[in-house]
Amino acid sequence: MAFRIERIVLRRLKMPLRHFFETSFGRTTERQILLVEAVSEGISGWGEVTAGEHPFYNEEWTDSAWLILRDYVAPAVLGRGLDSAAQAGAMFPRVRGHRMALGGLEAALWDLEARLAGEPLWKRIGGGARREIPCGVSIGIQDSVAQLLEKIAVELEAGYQRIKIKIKPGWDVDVVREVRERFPTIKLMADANSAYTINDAAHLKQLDAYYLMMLEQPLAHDDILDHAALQLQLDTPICLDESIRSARHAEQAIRAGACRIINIKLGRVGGFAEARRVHDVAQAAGVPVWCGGMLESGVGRAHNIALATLPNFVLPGDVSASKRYWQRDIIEPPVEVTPRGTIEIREEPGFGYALDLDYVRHVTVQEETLR
Ligand code: NPQ
Ligand code: MG
Repeated sequence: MAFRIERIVLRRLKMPLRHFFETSFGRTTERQILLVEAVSEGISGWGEVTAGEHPFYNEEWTDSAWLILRDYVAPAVLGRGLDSAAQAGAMFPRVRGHRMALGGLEAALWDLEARLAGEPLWKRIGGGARREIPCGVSIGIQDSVAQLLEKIAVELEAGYQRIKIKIKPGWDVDVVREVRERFPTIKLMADANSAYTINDAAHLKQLDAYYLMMLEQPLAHDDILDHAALQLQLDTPICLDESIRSARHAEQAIRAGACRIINIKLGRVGGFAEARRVHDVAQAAGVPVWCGGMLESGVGRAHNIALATLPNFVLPGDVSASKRYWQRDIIEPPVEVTPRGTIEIREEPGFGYALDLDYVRHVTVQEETLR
């Protein structure tokens, strides 16, 4: 479906998190959300750049993404005809890296195309394999194990299907042991966000005793081969997150035996087109995938829900209810989770939720219109 982008609006929102979120790379208390609005024929498509406030998860951050979009991507896209959202990547400049910046605009173009066609986004991307998506939660590092156990109890009570805890050296094997003792049968996993090296293999091997669903990204953010060496030593399946930025990486990681599961994040791989390619590579190899999260506002959250309706998203993801993160979300209604621990997909065009523009204005601290 052909269309032309007349205007792109970048907005930086400041949204305080209801609770701090701590990983092996630091603690976040407030998100800076970079929203991308792409306009054609008076219809707006919306995307979200999922980069952090600092280049700690990967090399991108809100400011770098703003500049990449303003100075490189928008000039290449504005005023030009586009055959389809699926072809958007072909008209982007050959920027190396910065996939979250590119992905924020790419997702807006998919949403726009779906809205112009009057079709739900999940249908547009070839999803719809399920009417509701299975949800897990990601629980950050806490000040005490007692606090962590309490948080897990609350989320299980809400119905979430699996619990992911964050680990780092000094907050790992003993914590996992205590969680397992208290919750012997839950689906449990741990995410290290690259806090270890292959020299920690024997230490990480102790985690095998607690039958985790998977261990996510234990080693360097850009590593494949050490993960393969580690996987040979572990019974626990390794899941890669940071290391998989493209379908090529997915192919190489699977071929090397570096992972048995892949976490797909829309931003990290640069948008829906590449996310689908990663999905397809994994599916062909019999590797299950799930949808990761970056503490998104409702916009990124809604995109994740659409993505998670592709057939090989068979494991519960990190996509959870708006209210876990925000006092008030920027979409209407907020994302809600059923007592079964699922999110039901919506039939409305585009990503299926309405922007709460009054509230968007209220939390916007910077805005720039590109023509
Ligand atoms: C992960 N997310 O799977 C990420 C990491 C993460 C939900 O666990 C600011 C910006 C805060 C980016 C916190 C979850 C962040 C962030 C966590 C990314 O590895
Ligand atoms: Mg992760």
